[in-house]
Amino acid sequence: LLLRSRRRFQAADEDGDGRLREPELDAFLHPEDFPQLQEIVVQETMEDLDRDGDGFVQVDEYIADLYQGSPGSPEPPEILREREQFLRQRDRDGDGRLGPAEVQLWLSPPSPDWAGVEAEHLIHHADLDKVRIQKIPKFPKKPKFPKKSRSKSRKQRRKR
Ligand SMILES: [Ca+2]
Ligand SMILES: [Ca+2]
Ligand SMILES: [Ca+2]
Repeated sequence: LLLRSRRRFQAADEDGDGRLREPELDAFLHPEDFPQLQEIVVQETMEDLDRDGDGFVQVDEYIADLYQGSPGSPEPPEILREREQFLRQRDRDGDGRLGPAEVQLWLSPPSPDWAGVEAEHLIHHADLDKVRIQKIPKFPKKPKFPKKSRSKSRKQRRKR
């Protein structure tokens, strides 16, 4: 992880002075938004997903990032859809795995249509994360304030 931070730091540090000033710091923190850091993002994603270290992301590695079911149990339909999407859309050359170029295309969708696909992907991520919802403490009932009588503030004055 340290190596990764250093690598990303160096990529973000455009003028190479060893410090990150505003735009550079932004690039370091959100590399996916910066074209010059796409390579790093792809590299990091590959490292995250490529569990067997063969330099490609196989469909199972891709799915493993999304879903970890107990062995033998059927995968939920949204995961089956992800598999299909992987093979149909992400794997451009149809060899059943993603190379760096395909990962890059996946991460930086070239058309608005892809953005929708990506949003869907993120929603799946969110769905699968086990979010613990804490019970919202009940508020005590608001004490009722006695209504102020209006007549007090409106003193009737007669014009002279
Ligand atoms: Ca700098
Ligand atoms: Ca692999
Ligand atoms: Ca491929």
